[in-house]
Amino acid sequence: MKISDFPVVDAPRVAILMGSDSDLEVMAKAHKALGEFGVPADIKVISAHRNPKDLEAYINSTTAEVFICGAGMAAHLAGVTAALTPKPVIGVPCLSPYVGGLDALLAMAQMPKGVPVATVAINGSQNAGILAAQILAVGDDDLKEKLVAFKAQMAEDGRAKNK
Ligand code: RP5
Repeated sequence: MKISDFPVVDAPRVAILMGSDSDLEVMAKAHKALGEFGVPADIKVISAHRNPKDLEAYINSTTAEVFICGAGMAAHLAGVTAALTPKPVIGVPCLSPYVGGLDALLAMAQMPKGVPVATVAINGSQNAGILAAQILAVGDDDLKEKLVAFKAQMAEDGRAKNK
């Protein structure tokens, strides 16, 4: 799987950023979740450490209304993004081989006051996509209807497991 496998989007509503292409397999699930709700999303590798100037330029130029940032280890991507924009930022701590993903989880969840990052579970990028859709649905009735249908189907699937 490569970034070039994903279509280029003219006016993304969500930006899915990740620190490395080694995060792509996890972060692709956010892209898939948003696609299921018809939300156009950009997906890019831009490291807060290796490409800080590119990150700032991207944040200042994108049409995206919500950011989803996935990174592992010393995971500063979501926090730096939150420092640079007033738009909502969702953090996905990506599992690293060393300390079970706790490094990234704490780096994203333990943000200082004034700079929130809505942190989902370790490798929880599907939920990040759903949460981004829910944020956008506050001002989008069509999207809200899709989310209501999604939750109703999920409840039905749960009931069906008892049959
Ligand atoms: C972080 O370091 C990335 O988000 C990735 O999860 C981790 C390892 O990156 P690579 O060395 O695989 O590029 O910046």
